[in-house]
Order: sequence, then structure tokens, then C-alpha cells
Amino acid sequence: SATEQPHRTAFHFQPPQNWMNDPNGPMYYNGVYHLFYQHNPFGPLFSNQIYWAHSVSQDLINWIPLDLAIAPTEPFDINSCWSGSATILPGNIPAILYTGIDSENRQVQNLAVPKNLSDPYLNEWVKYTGNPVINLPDGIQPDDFRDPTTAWMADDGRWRILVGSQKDKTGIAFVYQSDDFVSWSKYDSPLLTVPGTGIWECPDFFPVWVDSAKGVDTSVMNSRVKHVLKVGLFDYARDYYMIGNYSPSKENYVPQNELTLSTLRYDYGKYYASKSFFDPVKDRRILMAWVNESDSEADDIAKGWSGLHSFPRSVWLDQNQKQLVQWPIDEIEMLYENEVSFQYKKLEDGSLHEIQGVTASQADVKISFKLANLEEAEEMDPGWVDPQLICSEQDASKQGKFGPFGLLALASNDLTEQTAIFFRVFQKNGRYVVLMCSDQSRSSTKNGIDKTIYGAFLEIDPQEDEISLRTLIDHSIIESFGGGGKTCITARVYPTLAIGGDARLFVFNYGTESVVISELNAWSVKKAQMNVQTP
Ligand code: DQQ
Repeated sequence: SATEQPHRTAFHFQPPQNWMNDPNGPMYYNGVYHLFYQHNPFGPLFSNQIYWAHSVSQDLINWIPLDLAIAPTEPFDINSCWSGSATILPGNIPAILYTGIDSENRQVQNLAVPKNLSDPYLNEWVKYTGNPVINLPDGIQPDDFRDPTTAWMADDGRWRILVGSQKDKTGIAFVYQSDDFVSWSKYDSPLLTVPGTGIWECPDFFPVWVDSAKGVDTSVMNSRVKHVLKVGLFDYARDYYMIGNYSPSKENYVPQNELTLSTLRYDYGKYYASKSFFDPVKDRRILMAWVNESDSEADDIAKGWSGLHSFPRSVWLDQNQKQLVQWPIDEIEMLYENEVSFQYKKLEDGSLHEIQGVTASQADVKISFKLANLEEAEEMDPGWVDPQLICSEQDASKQGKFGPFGLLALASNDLTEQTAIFFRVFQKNGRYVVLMCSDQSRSSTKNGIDKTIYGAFLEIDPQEDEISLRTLIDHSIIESFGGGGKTCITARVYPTLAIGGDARLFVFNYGTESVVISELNAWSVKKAQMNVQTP
């Protein structure tokens, strides 16, 4: 029940019980959305027997659980069925490529297809008898070769995929090509390698329009698209991306930004092993990711489960063509009730204003902050370069001039528990710098939880634009979107007091300069049908 399980979620994807990690093979096929995921069906911790579990949905909100789709049963996957992707082949035939851990503990790539294409849910999947379709390349360690992408096809009619790898700590995205999806050969030069980054997990490679927020199907290539390469850095459990130009004739990819630890990430909190797919129904690209627990293994055993997926986001290229923008899919509105809204509210120094009338443990909140007299903003200390570090040192309790101002989510009556999502504005070299933070340090009275504070810069000009925040709150997950989705921060929290109907929600300003909320809208978010068998 909700009192025994205060940290289970209402509208985030999770299995009824046990361990879940990466989203796998998301796709839309014949009127149905499919989502597979890495699953240990026997317990709440990761194991050496990982399966592909399978759910389907009509709306990406309510999910129906199906039987396990791919199990570790064959010599080519007997030690686990790890991550992979789906591709819709000509003739409207879906195919899955996934990583198997074989009987000798080598990572190999395998093919599976639906048993019966006229089954509307594609319940059963059959493995190709000639598996593996791709063997471990020479010179690569047996546990360094995994996570095939969705395939794309170039003008020459050949399929391409990427497989993540490393050699001597140089991260590698290998390219494989095929005419028939069965026989694959490695292209001589990888799509990209970056020294010192360690193994690249769950690569994702897709086009985005340079001039539209719509999605682009994975094989589309023309002068109106750029290509995004996302790689998961295992050593840091973070998803980084590059934007660049791709030419398939020589598998040439030229990223316009470098991959370094301080460059572009999908999300500056907990968010890993993400995967995107093109949704032809609404002409958009949808992104989902694994958001792991921040509590202990003992807690997970007590709960009987571990792992969430982020709420699905649309993803597109920002107008400045320098970064991506992400936004929760509109389908969340199906779950809205009890809208609360107001306009123009001035928050003086020290303001704390409760947002009443929504269920604070299950909510979607949108706020726009307007700042005047920006010339009063503090000069930024030249030594402050790492945004996460600034947020940790200048946490929500530290008074500044512009900021901290923002939202207190999952707050208890006496505020001993609270998660603060907030902004600060500084001046630096005649420009303004906007910092966005998610402060989990007071999120729970419980010990033994990772309460790391997250932070990132938000690339907006506060002279031109209001500072907007959208936050999805769902019991133990808080997903925040700054500047209309230019900076995203996801956090896991485990309140003990601010649970269910006892949780409260506030806007606050602890800076000496006042800020104005030009508009606030908040909704309670109802519970979705989440992997429960409906009668
Ligand atoms: N999870 C899978 C791997 C992948 C990793 C194993 C990323 O295929 O590299 O469960 O979280």
C-alpha cells in the first residue's frame, strides 16, 4: 500500500516489483508503443541473469505488462541479455538487436524478431538461430562490446548500427554495416573515439531538424538535419551528447562540440542509459532513461524493487543549434486534475509561499520568474567554474542577491524535509550567468542515502527571457526543466515525513533582491495504470 511503499511512483514507468535498469528497444508499431527494459525478474538487485521484460501502451502513460520477451537461454546469451534497440525493417517488420553475454562471458550482438506479426502486442520473440550476428572484434576485451543502436539506412541501401566499446580507456563507437540485417561487417574506422573517457554504453545516434522541434526518423539525411551522438560514460554514469554533421559515404562524423566531462549532458542529475525513438504518430523524437535508486541495497531489498524510468520527453535541437531541448510529453495532461494558477506575485526577500490545492507528492508545476534591476546581481567569483560545486557550496540555505529562488518540493510540515530546485543569477564579464540547482541535502531525515546536490548553467539571457522552471514531482523522483527544457536535472529522494498527503509544496525566495512570479500553474497528477494487470 501507499503507506508501506511511500516511494513507489504514480506516473513513472516501473515494474510491479524487482530490479529494472535500462530502457530497451522502444518503438511504435502498428498502433502500439512498445517498451522493453533490463530486468531481474527474481529480485530487487542487479544479477548475472538479466532478461528483457516487455510492456505495451496506447498513450505512453498507461502500460500493460507482458511476458518476458528475451531470456538468457542460449549459448550466445546464457549469461544475460543486455541492452539493445529496435528497428522497423522494410515490409514493416520489427527487429531487435541486443547484447548477449555468451557461455564464455564474451559480449556479442544478437538478433530477435517477433514470432507472430499479426499478434497486436508482439508477445513472443524468436532469436535468430545463426546468432550471434556480430562477434567480439579482435583486440577488444570480452566485456567491452555492447549496446547496439537502432539501425539507419543511407542512400546506398546499407544498414548501419553503432556498438559501444573501449580500448585502453579510449571510448569507441564502432560502426557495423549490413545489406540484410543478418550479416554485419565492421567498418574500418569507428564513428568516433575519445581518449580517456572509458567504455561507451548505450550509444544513440539520430538526426534532428535544424529548424523545427519535430522529430526526424532515424534514416533521414539531408541538409536540414544535424546528427546527435549520445554516449553513456560508464565511469561516471552520465549521458553526454554531441551535435554534429554526419556523412555516411565514409562514416564521417564531425561533432561541433567536444566530449569532455564538463560538456553537454541530457540531464545534470541522475539519468543514464537513455534511448530515443521516432514516434510517427505525433512526429516527434521521444527520449527515456534509467533513473537508479539513491538509497542502499538493504533499502531496495526491503522495498522489493529498484529503478525507475524518467517520464518520456520530446527532444529537439534548440534554435541556437548548440544544444538540445527536452520537454515532458503532452500526454501527461491526461492525468491532470485540480489546476491551481495565479499571475503576478512578488516574492520579497525571505518569502515562502505555499502552493495549496494540488497533491504535492504527485504534481506538475510550471513557474515563470521575472527579474528587475539585474544590474544588482552579484559578481561571480572567477574561481566558480563547476556549476555543481557552486550549487553544493551555495546550497538552498545560503542567501544571495538574485537567488536562491525557486521551488521547495516534497516538504514536510516543519520543513525539516525539503528538496529545493532553485536559481541564482550572477554577473560575469558584463554578461549574466544563470545557475540552476537541485538540492537534495535536506530531502530526507533518513541516513544512508546519496543526497548529492546537482547543478548546471542555464544558457538564457535573463534580460531577454523570464526564468522558467517546470518540475514533475512523483513521490521519490523529481524531474526539473529549466528555461523551457534547456537544462534538465533529475533527482531521487526518500522523504519519511513529506509522504503522500503530508507532503507540501512552496515557492520561495531567499535572495535579498525580490523576484516576481509572472505566472504559476500547478496540477495534481493522477495515478497511471502502471504495469498492473487490469481486470
Ligand atoms: N546496462 C546493460 C548494459 C549497458 C548498461 C546491462 C548500461 O548493456 O551497457 O544491464 O546501464
